[in-house]
Amino acid sequence: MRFLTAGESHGPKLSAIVEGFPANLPIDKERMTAELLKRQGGYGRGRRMQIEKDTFQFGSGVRHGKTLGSPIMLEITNDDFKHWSKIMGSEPLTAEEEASMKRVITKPRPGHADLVGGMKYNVRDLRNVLERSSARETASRVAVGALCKELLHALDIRIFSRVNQIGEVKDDAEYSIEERAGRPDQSSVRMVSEEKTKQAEELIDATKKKGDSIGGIVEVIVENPMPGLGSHVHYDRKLDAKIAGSIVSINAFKGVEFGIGFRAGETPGSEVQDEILYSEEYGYYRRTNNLGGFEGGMTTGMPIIVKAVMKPIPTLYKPLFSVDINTKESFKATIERSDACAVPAASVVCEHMVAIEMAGAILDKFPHDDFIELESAVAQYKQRLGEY
Ligand code: EPS
Repeated sequence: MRFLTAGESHGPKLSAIVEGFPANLPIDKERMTAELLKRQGGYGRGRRMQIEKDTFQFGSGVRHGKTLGSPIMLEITNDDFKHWSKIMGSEPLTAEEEASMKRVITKPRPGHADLVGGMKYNVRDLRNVLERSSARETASRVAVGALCKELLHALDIRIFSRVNQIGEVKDDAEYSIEERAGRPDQSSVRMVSEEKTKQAEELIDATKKKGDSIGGIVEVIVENPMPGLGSHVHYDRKLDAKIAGSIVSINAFKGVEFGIGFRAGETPGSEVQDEILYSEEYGYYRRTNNLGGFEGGMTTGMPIIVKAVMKPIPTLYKPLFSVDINTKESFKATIERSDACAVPAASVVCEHMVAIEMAGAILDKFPHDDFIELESAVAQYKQRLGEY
């Protein structure tokens, strides 16, 4: 399976094409739309999210509620484009229009792609860079991930996410899997605890008031993955590596951990490795899950537990020093609108990037022209594992 996304933040639409998906997979479009709406939510989002209502259309690949096996096109309209049609239109401008063009961006924002992107692509209106580097693009990825979640759902693999930390507010008690799966959807910041939700909201309010932004840590859990997805035989087939790469590809993500993650650096080996046990009922399983569901780049069958850190959004109301690319003069950057905190939305994006990698690993391992064929190959594989 492979996919591409296209689209600028204030352009007419965002789109994605997914190729290599099996035929005959039932699709619940409403369930997919709910995922997109989840990404738009979260305390701390700016005014843009009041303009957009991210629904999507299938442009191809799905007929009568089932996939065809052909490329699947997913399209999301940018409602904000109507306010930007001149600035973001594809038609050439007249010399007069060009001279009177407002909103030419020559002041790169620290922490964004603006300056390096402008230098590399040789453009002097930095809008040509920031339109694509904007986190708006993650809406297309969530659409692709939601499609992948349809495949995981049909194979009885569950995936969910939550926010563990925003700034210094940590929601890090030992919650059950059920609490971690259900409660975040009820919280404005996708946390499990109501008390921590309130504290995080207060922190976001205070941060916003100061014109600042705040980051945090998110967690994704995959429940019931079959063992043996990914492979130990080659670096680029290791599934944990692919997941890590996918997560760091999300705007503002700076690090990834599996299981106990960085704590493994300070813990003796005998306390880190997960001891192997066997029972008639479950087959092989691990006493603990410190390694977060991976050994040798392959799923062990234990839940996959991934944590990731997001830096504070670099679009700040609080001015930071930068340099104008025309005048070379130092200035203090100011902006029109921004999210003070997008960690809750980013947890949804992370979940969907993990879903994409999981679906990719399943489609790599099993025949997948036809979903029915794939399903029976998975059942046979599980039976073979049961006899191992
Ligand atoms: C973003 C700035 C804001 C965010 C945007 C990311 O958009 P705007 O510049 O239109 O006000 O709301 O996020 C999204 C549009 C989204 O869908 O996540 C930025 O500078 O990256």
